[in-house]
Amino acid sequence: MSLKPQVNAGRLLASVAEFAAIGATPAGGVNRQALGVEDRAARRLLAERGLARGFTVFQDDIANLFIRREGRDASLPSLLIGSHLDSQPNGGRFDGALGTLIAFEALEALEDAGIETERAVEVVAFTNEEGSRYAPGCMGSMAFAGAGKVADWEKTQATDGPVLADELAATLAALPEAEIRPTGHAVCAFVELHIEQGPILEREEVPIGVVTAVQGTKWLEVIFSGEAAHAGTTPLEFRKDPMSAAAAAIASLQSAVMPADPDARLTVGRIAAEPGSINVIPRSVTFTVDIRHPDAATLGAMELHVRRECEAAAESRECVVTISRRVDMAPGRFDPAITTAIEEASQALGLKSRPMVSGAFHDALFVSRVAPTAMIFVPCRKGISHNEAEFVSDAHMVCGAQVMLGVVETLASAG
Ligand code: HGY
Ligand code: MN
Ligand code: MN
Repeated sequence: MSLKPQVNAGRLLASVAEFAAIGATPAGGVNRQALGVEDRAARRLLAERGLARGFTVFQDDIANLFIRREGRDASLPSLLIGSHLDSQPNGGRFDGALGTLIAFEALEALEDAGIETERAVEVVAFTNEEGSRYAPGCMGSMAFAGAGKVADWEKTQATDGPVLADELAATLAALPEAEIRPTGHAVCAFVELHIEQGPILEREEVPIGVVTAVQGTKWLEVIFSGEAAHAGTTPLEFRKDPMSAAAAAIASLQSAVMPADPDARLTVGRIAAEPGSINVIPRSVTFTVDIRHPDAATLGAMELHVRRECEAAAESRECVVTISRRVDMAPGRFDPAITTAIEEASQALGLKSRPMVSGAFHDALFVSRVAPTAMIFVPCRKGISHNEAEFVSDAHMVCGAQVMLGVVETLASAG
């Protein structure tokens, strides 16, 4: 006779703390960038946990890591749950890791209670969700959904140097216990738990967000090219200064785009000048633009606006501008059957929930193209994320895990 599965709060919180120590940064965050040494250490820890519980561990050719607990009928497509283990360079210890570890806790709770589910349940840690070390983000879930493949990205150079193909090979080789299986196997549904990374749930004192959609994202790389010259001897009329063009374009975009539309997001996160010498007018200036919007047409118009502003700034300073699109993620909607399962699991636990759209992109955005998908959000303090100060309370972690377990019981027992 099987018991009702229960989340083991102590085990979950200890697990979150243990993974937070892998790539820990002095200010309480993590630096566990995709396919690096720390990412491999976290993958190994998760794989060893899975093997210790008698689960099957496997990877695909882009090193998405899967931990599988068998169900009654192996012919049925598995239920997939999980998130990512890679982080931003100065990221928080909950972004991605919490969703992955809460998914693993659901497997352990089923195992502890001796529950035999109808179908297998698999935990996934998708490769390179963040895209900070290697653009684009969501490489693993894109490959899983057939929206990209290793060959598209293998020559990409990391911000710290190594080529993706080499780091990917090292990551696959670091887990010989995990057999390699074909990428993109069939799953009946995917549920990802994640911190909200925004302030709404905390402000409304609601412990569970039922994510119904994800807004669209584009990443542009803008390169202004001018003429390197002496900082001291070159009068204004002789200058072709790409930094002046970049500053004008960024100032114009920052003062127009977000003030004009509360749903629009525009961020210049990285900028670099070449040769980068204090007394040389730069030869070139490169910066990134991250734009987001829930509406696809508006997002397209935002990209045109960025292009036009940059071209005007280049022309007025006798510079040349090239703009390349590094990421183009269309907005996505999640499956009502899965969001209903999350609402019902929350209700059964007496937990308030509210529907919401995700401002961040997630692996679930791509998996939703090939399987019914939805997300569970839990609050994070002041909505702070992509910041070492990222924080989630123990109570919110445990509530999220209980909802995930409830959803897993519903979806995994369905034939
Ligand atoms: O940028 C994003 O939306 C995700 O958190 N990587
Ligand atoms: Mn994330
Ligand atoms: Mn993130």
